[in-house]
Amino acid sequence: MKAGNWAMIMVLATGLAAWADDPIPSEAKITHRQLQATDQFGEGTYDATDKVIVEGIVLNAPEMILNPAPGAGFMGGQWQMYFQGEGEDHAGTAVWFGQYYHKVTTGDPNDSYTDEELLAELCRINADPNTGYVFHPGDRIRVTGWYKFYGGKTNINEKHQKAPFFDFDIELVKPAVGLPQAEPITLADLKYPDNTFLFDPNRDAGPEFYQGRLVRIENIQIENPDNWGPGKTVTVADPNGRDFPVRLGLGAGFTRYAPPAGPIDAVGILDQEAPDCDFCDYGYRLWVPNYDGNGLVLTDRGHRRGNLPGDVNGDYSADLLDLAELSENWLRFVPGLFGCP
Ligand SMILES: [Ca+2]
Ligand SMILES: [Ca+2]
Ligand SMILES: [Ca+2]
Repeated sequence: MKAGNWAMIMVLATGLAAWADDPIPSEAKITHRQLQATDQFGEGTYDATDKVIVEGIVLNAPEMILNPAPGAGFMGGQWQMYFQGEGEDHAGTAVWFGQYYHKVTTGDPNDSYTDEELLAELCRINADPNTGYVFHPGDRIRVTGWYKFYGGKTNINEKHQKAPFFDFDIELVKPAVGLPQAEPITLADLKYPDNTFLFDPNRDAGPEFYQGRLVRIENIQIENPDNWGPGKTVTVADPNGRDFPVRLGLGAGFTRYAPPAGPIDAVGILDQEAPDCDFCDYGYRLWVPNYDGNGLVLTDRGHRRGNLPGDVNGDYSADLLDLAELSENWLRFVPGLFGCP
């Protein structure tokens, strides 16, 4: 065994932070709750190691919430996978990657992932390195990586560095254990009666308690159905004057189906996005990756009836509507999943 490997084991065994000039980053296996801990202002406090090792259940298909296509928008191709802790580990974490973040940090347009490098990196992080298995919602995974607090939550990411030294690594622990049951809550669990966000810096109540986890917000109604569409944000409200933003994912259901009209429940990931926050007690939202048109619950149940191959839109008939949708998407492919070595 090489000396470097022994040094790594020593760091792992003792949990000591590496010296500043030590090229070997320190790392420790911690819980989501430890990684997401905050101070009284909602700022992340974890700093015991350079890298962290965290386990949990995958909650979303990355391409269902952010567009991985090379050059897409200001940040280029993006990728984000949430995974949540199990048992006592009541918290969850986002793993994030953006093609151009390096450019944004350094101002150097050449200092970011090329399209080819982006596709290679997406292929690498979408699949288990040991088996080639493509990660899906409901898999138990282990993520080893650097981390950075941003906008109210501590993300595992590359610290905006392109060098492979800053890669995060995702391994499969157990495939298809199943999605965790979405915790049923109401807007009264997230907001005070005056419609401001509930905030508990101990993260035992309110949006902080549910951040990064799968929840089911019950008895709400979409206030502004005109905003319906992939990547858009609608406002939902309860009968008592509380409202809450719901970011719609990029799932095809937001194009294929009309918004549900009546009182509904919504199943999604409780997220926080409060860029540059000093007091990070705002910016909470629900992120729903897809909708299957069922009319009563804003979610994609992922287990359809019908068993009719070619029924693209799931209306139990294979006909011209399906062909139209197929033609619209003819020869498109999903970057990071298609054409991988
Ligand atoms: Ca937070
Ligand atoms: Ca990388
Ligand atoms: Ca059909």
